[in-house]
Parts: sequence; C-alpha cells; structure tokens
Amino acid sequence: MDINQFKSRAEELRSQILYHNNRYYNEDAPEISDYEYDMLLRELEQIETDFPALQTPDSPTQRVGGSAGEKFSPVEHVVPMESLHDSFSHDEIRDFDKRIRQSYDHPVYVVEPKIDGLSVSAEYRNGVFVRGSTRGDGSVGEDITDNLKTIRSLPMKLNRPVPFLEVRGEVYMSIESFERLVEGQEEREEKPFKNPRNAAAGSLRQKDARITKARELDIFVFNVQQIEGETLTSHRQSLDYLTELGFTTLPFYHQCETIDEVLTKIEEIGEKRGELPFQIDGAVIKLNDFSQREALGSTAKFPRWAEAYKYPPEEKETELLDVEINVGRTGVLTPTAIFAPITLAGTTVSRATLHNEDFIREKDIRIGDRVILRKAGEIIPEVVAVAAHKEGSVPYSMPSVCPSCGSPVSCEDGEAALRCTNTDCPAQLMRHMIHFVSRDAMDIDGLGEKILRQMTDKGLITSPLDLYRLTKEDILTLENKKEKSSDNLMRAIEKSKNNDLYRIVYALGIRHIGQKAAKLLSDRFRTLDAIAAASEEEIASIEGFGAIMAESTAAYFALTESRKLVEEIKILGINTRNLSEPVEVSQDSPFLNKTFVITGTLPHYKRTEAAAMIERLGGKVASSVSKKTDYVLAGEDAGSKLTKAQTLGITIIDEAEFDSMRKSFD
Ligand code: 0OX
Repeated sequence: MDINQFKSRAEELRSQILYHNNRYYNEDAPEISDYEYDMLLRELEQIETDFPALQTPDSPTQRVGGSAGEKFSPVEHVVPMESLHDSFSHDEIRDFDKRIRQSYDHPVYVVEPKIDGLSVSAEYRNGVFVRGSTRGDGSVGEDITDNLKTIRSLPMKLNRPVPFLEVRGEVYMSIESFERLVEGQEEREEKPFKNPRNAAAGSLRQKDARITKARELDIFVFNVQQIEGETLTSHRQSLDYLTELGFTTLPFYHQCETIDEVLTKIEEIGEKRGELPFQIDGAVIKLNDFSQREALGSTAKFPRWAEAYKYPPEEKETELLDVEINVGRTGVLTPTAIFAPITLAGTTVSRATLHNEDFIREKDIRIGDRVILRKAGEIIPEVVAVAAHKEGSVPYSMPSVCPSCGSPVSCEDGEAALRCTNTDCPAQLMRHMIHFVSRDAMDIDGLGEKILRQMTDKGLITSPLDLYRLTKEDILTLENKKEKSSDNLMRAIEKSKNNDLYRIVYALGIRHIGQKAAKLLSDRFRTLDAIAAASEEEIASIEGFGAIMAESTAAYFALTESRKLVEEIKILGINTRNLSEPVEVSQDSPFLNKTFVITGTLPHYKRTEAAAMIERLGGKVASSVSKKTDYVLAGEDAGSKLTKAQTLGITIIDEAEFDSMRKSFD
C-alpha cells in the first residue's frame, strides 16, 4: 500500500468507528462486537503511528470513549474516571511488565475479571449515598442518582459513616436477568436487547427510574476514587475495606508476583468465563501498591499501572442436529443449523444461519457433526468450523425441490443462492405478505404472521392486495376476532391506503429495493405510474442508485404482471402519489378553502396525519378556534378548543364524519 491507500483506509476506518460509536453509545444497539470494534480502532492507531501526518485532531483515536448525553445533568469527575489500555496478546502483557520493571524490581500485581458493563461513580457523605454518575468521557458524566438507587446491591448507607467517599464500580445485568428480559421483550414483540451490556446501558440511562428498577441490575465495586478520613495503601486493602463498608466487590481476584503467574491467571479466568453468571470481556492487571501507582501516574489517556487483556470471542463446540430450510420472500432457500443448545457469550444458542450452499460446502458441514460456534459481535452466532465429522456422515446437499411447494429450485449465474422457481410458492407468498404489511412497508397495525396464516388457510386471501378486498364478515370468521377487533383491523387496512408513495413501492418487494431506494424512486418520479414507466437509464441516474438496483426496478416493471398490479393498486384506491406533491383539488371538495382546527385524540389518525389529509383536499389547518374556523375535528379529551367552538356555534365533526366527508375526494 502507498501512503494514499493508507490515507483512504484511515478515512474509511474513522467513518466506520464513528458510525459504530453512535450505535454503541447513543443508540444502545451495537452491530459489531467490542472485539471487532477494538480491531478497527487498533488498525487506525497503527496507521496513525506509522504515518503521523495522517493523524487528525478529531480522530476517534484521540478520544477516550463515550460522551455525556443530553438526557441527564452533567457531573464533573474530580478524579478522572480513566479507561484501560487494551492488550490482545501475551507479548503485550509482557511488554507492560517490562515497562513496570524499569521502575520497580519486584512488582506485585492483582489480576481480576473485567466485567462487561458500565462504569459508574457513587458518592457518599457521612456514609450516606448522595450522588451517582456515569463515566461519560472520563471527565464529565451524567447524573444517574435515582437510577443507581434502584440497584439493591449498592448500599445506600455504609457500615461506617466515612466523611466522604467516592467509589467506582461496574453496573451489569446478570445473564439470567438478561434472558428473562429478552423473553418478555420477544413476547411483547418489542425489539430485544442484543446483549447484557446493552441491556444494562439501556436500563441505566432511563429517565424513569422505575424502569431501571424492573430491570434487575447489579454492581461490582472495584476502586476508591476519593476518600476522606482513611488512608489506603494497596488495591487488596482497598477491596477488603470496601467489602467491610458493605459493597459487593469483584467476585474474585488473584495476587501475582511474576508475569508468568499473571498470564496463567488470565488464561484461567478466560477458561471460566463461559460458566460465570455474568459476562466478562477480559481481565485487568493492576499494580497493587498505591504509592507505586501514584509515582507512575498516567499517560494522556491511560493509567501506566494497569492494563486490560481482551479475550478473543468465545468459541464452543456442540452437535449439529439438523439443517432447516427456509424459503424467503424472493424464493431464496436459506439453510439454518439447529444445534444441541449451548450457552455462548451469555445467551442460549440453538440456531445459526448457514447462509447458502457454498458456505456449507467450503466448511464441509454435515448433519451430526461436532461444530465450533462463535458469536460474531457476541451477538449473532456463527459456525466457525467443523471439529469432527460424525462417523458414516455424508456431505450435506441442499434440496433440489422447494421444501414448501415441491417445485424445482434453480441457481442463477454468479449467485450462491438457490431459489424456488414457482412464483406462486406459498412460502414465498407468505414472506411477501409479511413484508407487505410490515412497519417499514404498508405499516398495517394488527396484521402479523399468525393472522395472515389464518387468512390464507381459510382461502380469504391469496395475494397482499386481497387484503383490500376483505369484508368485515371475512375478518369475523378468524380466531379471536370480535366486533371491535374486526373494526380495528378494517380501519388499519383502510388507513394504509393513504400511505405515502414510497411505502407501496417498498411493499412491492422488488429485489434490491429497500426502503431508502423506494424513497429515492418516490422523490424522483413522484407517482407509481411514472416509476413504472421510467427507463433503466433514468432510474440509474438517481444519485445513490446502483446499476443492479436500476436494472432490477426496470425489469420488475417490464413484467406484464407488475403492470397489472399497478392498475389494481390504483383501482383499489391505494395512494400512488408522493404526498409532498401539490395536487389539483376538485372544485367540489368540501374541504376547499375551509379552515379546520383539530383537537383531542383521534381514534385512528395522528393529528399530523389528519392535517395532511385536509391540506391535500384543499383545506387549511389552524391552531386556534376563531370566528373564521369552519370545522373543528374533535377527538377524545378535547378541551378548551371544543368548548370555544361550541360557544361560537362552529360545526364540530368527529373522525367518522371527517372520513365520510373526504371519502369520495381522496
Ligand atoms: C471492570 C473494570 C474496569 C481503574 C483505573 C482504570 C480502570 N470493568 O471490571 N476498570 C477497572 O479499573 C479502572 N477495573 C475493572 N475491574
């Protein structure tokens, strides 16, 4: 690589790191493992060390980590909450020891687990807990006093009234609590947390401390940041002292006098990590003696007297019981491995994708094999390799017919994926319908896989557009559907007809067209007809549109069935215009030049949605009621605006009347 290539690699790494920082610190939703993140940061550090000219002042290598957010008030850390320098090999730990031995001939170390949670500070005055804060960027954190009060293992009153004490600890969620939480989230169809650390972060930074309380967090305290009224001289002594005061300190630690002993302990902790009831992401090695620590001090970023050792992602062996084949929306057959369940990086794993036939062939994965599993990003399980084939096993071959409809499968040129060739395949159709009603597509509330299955089983629907032909009587034939819930579903389906154009474009399920691409198409061409009529070149000229996406879109609309579908969509009254487009309003529209005020909670529309409909039909929306107001659209709990409208004798309508007014004009 020449310097220009290093420069562009550094830029690429910086933007990736910034992206992942945001996912981790602000959204509590990481996409890669801490290990993978560390590797990106390492590579960038290496480039910047080799080519100092490539370093930039705003490089992520120049920052300590998280930053204080805006939700909570800031807390300045009088004693900085430093972070640890990470090592990934025994050699690096030996280098650390060599540096220490330049100053001290017989260093005494303590090796302890590195809990994978969030570092916090807790302050006590006269033995009473007064304030808690997050680490933030190490100098300024966030005030989370109320949230920390909910953690039962953090004492609110110490066993002795020390005049002032600030401790540092790691808040974490046990694996058991994490699994319980995720189970509940899945039952409620909420997006589950990815790992215990994220769950702990998301739970701690809650404005409503009652939520924190329900999440069963725990804390291990491992450091005295500040103390008045007591002199401590070593790490071990301080841990004993903290235990006496009533804190839960780290569950184990080892004193070591040689670096070989340190490395043995690090390995022992590593071997144990799969059995601990909480997650650890490494081990920490610290100099025991406080006067030595003080003399060594810190670099700009890290204390010189401590070092972290990060373990590579955990791997475990299990048995491959079976391979399940799923048929996706576009007919792709995806193999999924079914294992004898094991606990890996904190959660129970029993399935993992095998991607495609090539993946299985390259690794020669066979049913009955002992396979090695790893969690990519401690998040998604993956098969690393086969440890041993089962005696008498044979290479796995993908089915030659679709497991759902029995039609032959084919493999397109240059693609690893096998596809079912039957466009009417029920499995494809089901996945397509699930996609059609999903939140990012037509967003039809109350329609999920279960109901869609019932509808297809009963023969009520055979395509997504059939949903718009359902009658209330049809819905009443479904399990658990009574008067009210049937009405609600009918309304939700009806409401989706008013969706903005990009939703129906995305819902069509055109290959390679995600929601973002659908928005680009909708912004450029403004109507479904115009999108369908656009040439491949015109589509390819949209910024952000790749050649494959353009080709796929043009090919889709070239099909006679797709043209028919577009016509059907229009006949059914589904909106096919970009809603930001000004429309020609019919002169008969009862909304034309009329002023509306919307108040209260409407049963089915958000106020902004109702306002958009009024404006599209030529009406205006005002925020307060006056003599000039023509209609007040009132929902539940309408307050003073409704009273004023009544006094002024203005026409008051509810949502149903509003719907019938706009029915024939929208
Ligand atoms: C942990 C952990 C974190 C004290 C000075 C620099 C880092 N996550 O378990 N940090 C530290 O030490 C601090 N020790 C730990 N065990």
